[in-house]
Amino acid sequence: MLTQVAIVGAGPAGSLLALLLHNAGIESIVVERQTRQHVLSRVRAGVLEWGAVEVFRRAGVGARLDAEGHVHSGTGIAFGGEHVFFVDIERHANSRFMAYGQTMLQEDLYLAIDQANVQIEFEVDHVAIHDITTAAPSVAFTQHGESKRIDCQFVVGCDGFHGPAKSAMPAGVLRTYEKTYPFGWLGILSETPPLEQLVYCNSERGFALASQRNPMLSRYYVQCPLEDSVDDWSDDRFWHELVLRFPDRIAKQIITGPSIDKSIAPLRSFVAEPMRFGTLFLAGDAAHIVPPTGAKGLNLAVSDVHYLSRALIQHYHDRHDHYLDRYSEMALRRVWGSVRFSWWMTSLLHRFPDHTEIDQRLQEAELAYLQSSDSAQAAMCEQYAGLPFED
Ligand code: FAS
Ligand code: PHB
Repeated sequence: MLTQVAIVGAGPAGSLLALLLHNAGIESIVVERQTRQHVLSRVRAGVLEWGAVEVFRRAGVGARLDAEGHVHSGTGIAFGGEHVFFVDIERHANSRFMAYGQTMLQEDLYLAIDQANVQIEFEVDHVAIHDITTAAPSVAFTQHGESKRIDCQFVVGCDGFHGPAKSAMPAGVLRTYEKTYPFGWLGILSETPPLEQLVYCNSERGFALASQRNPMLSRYYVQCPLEDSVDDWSDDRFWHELVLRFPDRIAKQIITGPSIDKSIAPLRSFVAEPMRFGTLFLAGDAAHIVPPTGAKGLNLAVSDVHYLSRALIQHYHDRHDHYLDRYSEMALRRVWGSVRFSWWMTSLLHRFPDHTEIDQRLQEAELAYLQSSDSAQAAMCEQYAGLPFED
């Protein structure tokens, strides 16, 4: 097969990139390891920065987002078993965010890709990326037992944390940075009315988060030990623990019900540098992972795709590589800012196994300062809302 850009991975990053390139008349072929249904069955992110909303609108997938997404002007924070305050992102950062599930977003992206006749090859195996130091790289793979190859001009690894793209870089080139956290997030979906606001909660029993997908679909999380499995957590145990962690005036608003999805995600901070080598580019989780506390994972994938699609369009339309040559440094500036912010929110809101009483009090003192200080809230808001894309 022959195309201009070969994309490995048809998650949000790969499918959004293919769509933006198509809209600019640039051909791509996407290869995806899983089935289409498997990708669509994933329950992951739920919060979109306004910059990401605008990229999705520009890609032509904004209709259901605008119709069904829930726009928020800020978020709640609870701590100390009794304190609850609202961080007003609209006031402090002149921005808002949208609660819209990644699952629905992926459906919207695949629908637009089908309508655009963009080629996605599902259920591929043994992906191998070749000749990335030349102007004629290729992606070899097998599909239903048949060996295939895509000859192209650029390869983009949108293959997530476990994908092969970054290891196609020479060992001496790739630098990785990693921090793992000594706990996970147990998340559930329930067909119950969610709270009006998102509420992040620091409690002596551990972190909790109240979020949402639509007026009849709630998303809740509790911090749990890494060694736990979902089998250790009946619905009753989850709801009991969740309401114990929130202050009473929040807890009594929570409407419980049977879970329709339950999963545990490990937390890590990870960055791979550079995000470009020769004709190979990395975007999304292929290059970085953040703990979901700052709601940055999906939003970083979108900002990488925004920068890379702009660069590839400039290459093909204007025949120059100003943005291609600056992609890695530009994307990594935003990545490291979000990795730091996600680490800060995770450190502030979670109970670490080695924490003693003074650590709990230090967290509560910082949260009390955040509650009392407009400038502290402004600093949090401009990062939670998402820093502007660089020109
Ligand atoms: P993805 O991992 O979504 O997509 C990569 C794609 O590449 C996958 O479809 C995979 O099957 C495919 N692939 C991998 N190896 C391949 C190979 N060898 N050949 C072909 N294809 C291959 N972010 C938030 O903001 N909030 C959250 O609450 C949140 N929760 C999460 C929970 C979990 C369990 C996980 C794993 C992530 C979560 N994230 C969350 C982050 C998540 O939303 C990612 O940021 C987002 O999916 C990034 O999109 P992609 O970069 O496209 O990577
Ligand atoms: C979610 O709704 O899944 C969600 C919201 C905010 C976060 C993380 C996850 O910080």
